[in-house]
Amino acid sequence: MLTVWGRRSSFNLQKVMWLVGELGPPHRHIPAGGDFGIKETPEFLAMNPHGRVPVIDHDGIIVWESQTILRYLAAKYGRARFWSDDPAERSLYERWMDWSQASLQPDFLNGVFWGFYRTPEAGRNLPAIAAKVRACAQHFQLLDRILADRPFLCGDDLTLADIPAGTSLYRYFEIDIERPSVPNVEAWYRRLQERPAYREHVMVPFGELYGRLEY
Ligand SMILES: N[C@@H](CCC(=O)N[C@@H](CS)C(=O)NCC(=O)O)C(=O)O
Repeated sequence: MLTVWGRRSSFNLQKVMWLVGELGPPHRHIPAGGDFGIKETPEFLAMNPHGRVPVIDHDGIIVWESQTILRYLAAKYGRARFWSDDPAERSLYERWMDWSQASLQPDFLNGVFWGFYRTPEAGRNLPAIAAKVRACAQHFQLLDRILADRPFLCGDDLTLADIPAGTSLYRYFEIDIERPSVPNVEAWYRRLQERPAYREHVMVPFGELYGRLEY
């Protein structure tokens, strides 16, 4: 049995639940973090000493860190579609996962989403936000060039490459910021929205996070 902890408004939980939705293993989801608490309990900290979500328990195997969880689930449940034992082939999607976490996520999620959307207006650092909005424009323009000749980041099919970066799209296109014209990214976003797992787990209204910095 697979158990997943995390609040549905958590970006990192969304990546995991999207993949769970694509793979379809029997599972239960336990809301945790934010107003749900739980992550401060000794039981939770024994699973993840960092006290962050998401965390999974798969038949007694505990895994934390969303991208590690994605790799774990892909290897366990998705070998045909989402995993390869060939390091060269795996590197094709792993580089996009790592780029997303190392470059896109800091600029978009931390810089823009936290800096702008989650920070109460009076506390916003406008020049810093503007710089991050510009950095995001460059990231999405780069993705736009990549997606010019393919429907998904690694080719014809959805892979792990699409999951971390694709999870950013809902918030990127929903919040009130300046965006460049990125028609290929928009087409990719429309393709992702055709997937029930994306609609259910990523397109989760996030108004509860507006102006809130406490979690
Ligand atoms: N690098 C970690 C980050 C985990 C993280 O910061 N999770 C956030 C939610 S996205 C969290 O636990 N926030 C506290 C809370 O929700 O109460 C991962 O990718 O799993």
